[in-house]
Amino acid sequence: MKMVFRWFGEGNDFIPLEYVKQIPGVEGLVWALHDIPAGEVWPLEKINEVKQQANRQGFHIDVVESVNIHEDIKLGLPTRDQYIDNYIKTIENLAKVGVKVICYNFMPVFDWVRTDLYKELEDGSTALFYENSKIVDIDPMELVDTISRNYDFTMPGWEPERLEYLSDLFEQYKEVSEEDLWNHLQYFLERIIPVAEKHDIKMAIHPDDPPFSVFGLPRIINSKENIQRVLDLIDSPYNGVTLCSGALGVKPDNDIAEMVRVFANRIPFAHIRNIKRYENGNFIETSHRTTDGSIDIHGIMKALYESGFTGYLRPDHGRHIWDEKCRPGYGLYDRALGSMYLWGIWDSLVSSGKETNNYVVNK
Ligand SMILES: [Mn+2]
Repeated sequence: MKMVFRWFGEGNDFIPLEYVKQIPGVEGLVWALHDIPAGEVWPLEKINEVKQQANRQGFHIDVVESVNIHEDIKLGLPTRDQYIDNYIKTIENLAKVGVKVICYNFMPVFDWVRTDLYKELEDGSTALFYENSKIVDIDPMELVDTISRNYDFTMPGWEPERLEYLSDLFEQYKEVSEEDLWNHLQYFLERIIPVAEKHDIKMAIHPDDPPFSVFGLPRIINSKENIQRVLDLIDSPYNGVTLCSGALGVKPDNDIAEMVRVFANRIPFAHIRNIKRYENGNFIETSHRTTDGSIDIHGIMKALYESGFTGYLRPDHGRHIWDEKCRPGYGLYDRALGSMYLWGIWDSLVSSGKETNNYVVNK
């Protein structure tokens, strides 16, 4: 397992890299050029700037999250080819600095949806919260206002240039069924995966968050069956999945440990976090600890360990604690606690594995 940590870039993240360096066991940054609009080529000079900043602190930049996909590709418009050409150029540029994994998603319009970014938990900390009834009643524009209000930095997935055309986008997606979206994903992958293979970069699709349709938009990456379907679209180790326990875990019937065992060799990257599900379908992000939420984090780590996982893994969203001023879900403190919890599980699995081996050997 290679522990990595998401960082939003110089001037776009509250957390200095010197601080990230002090979290035990973090070897690399999960990064992106957040100021480049979806569909444009990532310039090599800008990529190299990030590489230098990371290398100065001894971090690698093997994992990119995300290279966003232009809506025209998801909509299957004739203009998609030029955006796919640009995507290919970005992959080629990322290959030049040794990137190994590109996380991406295929969610129409919104990358992720929550109704409250600072919902208070019992201990006084706050966390991202999703309230079903609010989504039913709210106009998407109102939600955009909630998410971007009082906010100095761009929110990934909620970039202004995308939201400017929000009502147009909703109109256009009315014509797009789930099956259409599958076809558009296949069209994209058929062109991208051979390039990824050539450059030894693994594409890792992120599940939909939350894993069901919101505002009537089609959503397809949300279950074991559908992940299998993506992987079958092109049967290549370069066509993989980002195993996100928090996104998939919103659906109670998603057995994530089982998914790990089934898809093991197609998971180059994992996001591990916990959420608490309520009976009415609401959920809140909690600490990483298994007992604090609805997801068996220990069971997932065990499945990764037993599958021989050698990929990249990061603590996913955390709560906001100790009065930290931070990006919603991306504070330093709770993610650092999360990564140490994950290391604790992992180290104990490694060490009990050794004991088992010794036992067999001694016998
Ligand atoms: Mn995730």
